[in-house]
Amino acid sequence: MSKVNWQTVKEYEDITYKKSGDGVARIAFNRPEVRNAFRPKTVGELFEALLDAREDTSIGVVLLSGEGPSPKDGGWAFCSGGDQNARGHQGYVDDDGMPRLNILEVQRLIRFMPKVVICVAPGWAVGGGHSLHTVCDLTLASKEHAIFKQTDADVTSFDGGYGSAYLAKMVGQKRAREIFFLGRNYSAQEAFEMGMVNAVIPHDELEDTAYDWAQEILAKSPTSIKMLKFAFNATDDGMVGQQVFAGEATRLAYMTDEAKEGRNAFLEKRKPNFKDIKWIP
Ligand code: S0N
Repeated sequence: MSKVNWQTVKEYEDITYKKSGDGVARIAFNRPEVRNAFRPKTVGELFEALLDAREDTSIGVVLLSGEGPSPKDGGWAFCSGGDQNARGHQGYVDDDGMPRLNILEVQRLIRFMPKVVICVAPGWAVGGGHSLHTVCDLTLASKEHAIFKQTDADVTSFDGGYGSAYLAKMVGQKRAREIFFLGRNYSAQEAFEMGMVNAVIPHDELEDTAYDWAQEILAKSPTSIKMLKFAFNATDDGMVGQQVFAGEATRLAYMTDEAKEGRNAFLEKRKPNFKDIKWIP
């Protein structure tokens, strides 16, 4: 029984989407019978919910998790990656017949969202599910059920972006290559020791602990959290990372008196007067 009074935002087929009413959004894969594998429909729903959480100014932290246990065998999963039944020759095919790799758009939405996204892994994080945990800002893992595994090289569906290259920044090159080249299972504790999990939590306490972490973050200055996230990202995201960070710097500059003077001078068809603005060292 959760201590949070979660309210459903919208009913979806492949995910659940709830808000706490005090700053936290919770989005979870809801295909436990296939270890929460995603098909394009799942990814479309996930993208829509993440976008809603991004646009909602009352939300500061998003918990990304997986529903469970499986009605078939009681197994738990965060996400087992792309649904291999939906995989065609050019991508993952859904009802509209279009082959897609739209999970990469979700990765970018998480990466560039000006809010903290916490992966809450109640079980398996595998393949594209492992990549999603990698791209989240923080990961909390079930002590009893979370297992981390990369099967990309088993199924010829490999993530050469954040899932591998960014993972290497996190755990080191040798470890990342081991994870991908050998495809072994790693317990929550092993993942913690490698530096890709922030905390190992007893399963029954996982959801409430994630909410508590979210509340700790929500007590901080939103602008600081946003700028810090984009600063952490910038070093690995090249010109796009610089663009995102710089965009927020521009927004801060808009809030100054000199920005008001620059805009007003243009609108009033006069030269701007910056002479009273101090050149602070
Ligand atoms: C998750 C595993 C390890 C769980 O093993 P376990 O506990 O023994 O359960 P199973 O009996 O194997 O599974 C239970 C039921 O769930 C089905 N199932 C599990 N995973 C999937 C899946 N991914 N797709 C479809 N069905 C799945 C099982 O078939 C079983 O069903 P029943 O009961 O009917 O037999 C184990 O299940 C496992 O290894 N799963 C496969 C993991 C995998 O290989 N995933 C795909 C890896 N690749 C990607 O995800 C790439 C995704 C992508 O879009 C991408 C593309 C380009 C660039 C980047 C990415 C990216 O995001 O990574």
